[in-house]
Amino acid sequence: MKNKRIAIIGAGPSGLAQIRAFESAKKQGKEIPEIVCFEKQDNWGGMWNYTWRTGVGKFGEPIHGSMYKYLWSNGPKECLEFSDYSFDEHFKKPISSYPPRPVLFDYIQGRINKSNARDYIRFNTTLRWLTFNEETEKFTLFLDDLKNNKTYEEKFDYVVVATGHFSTPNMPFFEGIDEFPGAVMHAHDFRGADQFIDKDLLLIGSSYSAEDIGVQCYKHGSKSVTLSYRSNPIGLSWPKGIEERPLVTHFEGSKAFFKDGTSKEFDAVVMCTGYQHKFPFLPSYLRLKTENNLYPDHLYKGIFFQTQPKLIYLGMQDQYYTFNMFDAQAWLSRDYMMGDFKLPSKEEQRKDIDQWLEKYSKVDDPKEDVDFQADYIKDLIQMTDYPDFNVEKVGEMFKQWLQDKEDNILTYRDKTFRSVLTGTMAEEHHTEWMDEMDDSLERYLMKEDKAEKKTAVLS
Ligand code: FAD
Ligand code: NA7
Repeated sequence: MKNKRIAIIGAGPSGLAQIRAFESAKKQGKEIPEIVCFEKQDNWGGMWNYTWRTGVGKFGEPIHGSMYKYLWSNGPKECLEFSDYSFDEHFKKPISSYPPRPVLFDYIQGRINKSNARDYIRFNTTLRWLTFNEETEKFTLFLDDLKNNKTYEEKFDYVVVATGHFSTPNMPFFEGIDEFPGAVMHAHDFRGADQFIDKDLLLIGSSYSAEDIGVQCYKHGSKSVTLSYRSNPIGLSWPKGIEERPLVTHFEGSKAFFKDGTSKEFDAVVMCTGYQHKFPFLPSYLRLKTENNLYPDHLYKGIFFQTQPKLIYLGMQDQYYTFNMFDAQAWLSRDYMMGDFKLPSKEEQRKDIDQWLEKYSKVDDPKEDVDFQADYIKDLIQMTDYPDFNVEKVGEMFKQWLQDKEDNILTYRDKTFRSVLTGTMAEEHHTEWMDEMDDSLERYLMKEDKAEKKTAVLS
């Protein structure tokens, strides 16, 4: 075991889950393999590690981050709680159900700060390419030490790809957009509503990014927000100032024309048109090629690459469940790498994948999506020793969340939920979400009386 070497690519929630899984085995007295995690940024946290930068970073690497200022959790925190590290353990007091990004970033770090996880990670290091040698059964990784501008190679027995899939924009073309006089960007480059105050904003897309960026811009004072859908509208009862229209057909100057024959002038366009699964460091025969969905094909148990299971992908599914799903995946992948979980024959793997795909083909609304992902997680957990949690109950919370959004998209983040781990009921945040313009950790954790004073000063 000691001689085995494991490479983890990316130190976001998925990569950190993999480190945590090995640490948990170590705590139980097991001998663990040598682990090296490569992270191209200078800190961990993946998406949750906010950057103001867009385009390329200081070393010329494509910017990974797609998160923006004033981003609050888009689902109840009780649905993503690590089952081996509760919010109570971290914050020592109840907090609200929809914390802002810096608070969740703090929580993610809390679990690993206590360990020596940093020692496993080589920051500012990008994986450029890898090859697999069938005879030696080893991967050779070609790495780029960005700080020292130095490339080098290292050999590993297993590679865990935890590089996320909400980073490389899917950027469609619409006739006339190349002449549009205002700002045109992808959601990946959106860094907050500030520049869109008093502007007429067009968002193309009808999923999470369109919904959340649209509502944030409305909250922070955009003049109007128009969401343009390709397949289906989001279909909520929007407040005055947000509307949905069918897909843009073309642009003429700053005017957009829509499929229903209407048109409107805009100051800016944000493409909320999703992301590509992109693995430029993998040869095509090892690349996962998939759309953003709940069960990408060719991954046994959603993680083991079927033609080469020593290559493991974490977190590649579209996500209702997030951190706890990455954990369950990472625990099972650890068991496999440590020899405690054996893969069945290729045929049986294929049969299992096909069964999941068949089940998935029958899913056709968000509530069924939740049930499907819950079943997937239960399947993972019964194969490993990730601390069990009430997956069903979390599923019910997701369904309530869907209902809350339908009832009122502006107030759903004021709702509270009960932790399935600790039984703790979340507290109401001291300020209603629509009135809360400050997303800092300091303000969030402020006592109610102090927070009231600050609101009074602001108003
Ligand atoms: P990531 O967080 O994307 O981390 C991948 C890591 O891999 C990064 O640190 C990156 O730098 C590194 N990396 C990439 N390529 C290389 C390379 N070649 N070499 C070395 N390192 C590399 N989830 C929620 O639960 N709640 C939310 O409210 C929520 N909001 C979201 C809002 C936005 C705008 C986006 C984009 C996502 C949101 N998510 C949310 C989902 C989010 O993606 C997951 O919570 C989580 O960050 C996924 O973790 P990950 O580790 O799989 O990927
Ligand atoms: P999603 O959830 O993958 O959604 C992508 C959206 O973009 C979806 O509504 C698509 O419409 C739409 N899309 C894709 N291509 C086009 C074109 N060519 N024209 C018009 N519309 C298009 O991505 P998100 O960014 O919303 O969410 C990703 C994550 O970020 C999520 O986990 C959040 O937590 C934050 P479709 O319905 O396919 O017709």
